[in-house]
Amino acid sequence: MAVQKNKTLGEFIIENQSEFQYSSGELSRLINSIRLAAKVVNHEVNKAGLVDIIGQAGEVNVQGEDQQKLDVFANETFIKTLTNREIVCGIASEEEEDFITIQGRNGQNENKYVVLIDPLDGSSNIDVNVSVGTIFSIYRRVTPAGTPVTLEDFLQPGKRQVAAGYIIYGTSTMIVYTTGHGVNGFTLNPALGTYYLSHPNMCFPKDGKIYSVNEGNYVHFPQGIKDYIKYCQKEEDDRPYTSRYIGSLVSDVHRNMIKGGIYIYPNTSKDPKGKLRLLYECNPMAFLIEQAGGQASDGYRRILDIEPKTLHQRTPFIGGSATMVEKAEYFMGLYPQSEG
Ligand code: AHM
Ligand code: MG
Repeated sequence: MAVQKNKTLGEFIIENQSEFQYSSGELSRLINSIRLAAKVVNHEVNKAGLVDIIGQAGEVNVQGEDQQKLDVFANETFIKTLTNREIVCGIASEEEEDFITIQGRNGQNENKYVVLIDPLDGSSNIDVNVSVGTIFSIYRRVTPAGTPVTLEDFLQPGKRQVAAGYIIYGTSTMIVYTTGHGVNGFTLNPALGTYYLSHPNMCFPKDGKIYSVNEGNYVHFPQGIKDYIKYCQKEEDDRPYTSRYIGSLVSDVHRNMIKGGIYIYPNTSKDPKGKLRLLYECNPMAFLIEQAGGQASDGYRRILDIEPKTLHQRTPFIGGSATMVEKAEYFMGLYPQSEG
């Protein structure tokens, strides 16, 4: 795929529409809606530092409007945008216990796609002005079009995703997404409200020197991960590696994709299934990582092969530069897999 710089996201979506297997413009419209909702969320996230001036969540601000917590705001913004435009037939969100069925105005919704979303991941970072992100995952429904969606439409293994991406609300705001033809990143020009193709064809370096893990939990980690961390810290060859952990999945993976590195959130003795959610955190990140030439694993198997059982299922997650993930899997493989 030939990509050129200074192209806007809108132009890119239209030009690449024919790449989709069942192209009807529906997926393009869906990505377009996510792009619009992301602008609204971005505007709100950028005001977060003014909270002492305009009021805390739950208070009424000077305009007489209720202040909302940003994760609630992001959730409502994405759901409203996708629902009002009748672009999808169902949505699952980290913020909602059950999936949402979108009936359509006349009760007939012929749309093919479901979206799974983490509207504002890492939101505890907002209070300290550290980057947060939105993560989304898109599937074709498996039940017939025109009928209400069922859980089956959402519980699909990650390898069936048709598109996935994240928005990073960082020093600049970016949308990074894939439709299974590589990964492209677009940076928002806030003055114009336009996203420009700034990172065409993003690729994980095959190997890297950054490891990202919450080492405070070290004593609770499986022995394979402890061994891998010791390997990263050993003075040998090009090691010790550098440790970088923001505690914001999108930001940690984004940095590692650009610089080369590995992100790890293992199962622990406290959280035997890990912390991260399979369907709207790990699967979309794993799809992006693989499309960028990296690997994503739960320590023993490919994330995208896991058959989900529940909407909010958790999984251990190891993702990043291929050589590093293979090494971590090697250490995990030295010990039997604990029952999670
Ligand atoms: P959240 O969905 O509650 O925001 O949690 C997910 C976040 C990830 O972005 C981040 O990588 C991880 O939790 C950090 O967890 P910890 O503070 O345990 O290291
Ligand atoms: Mg989250």
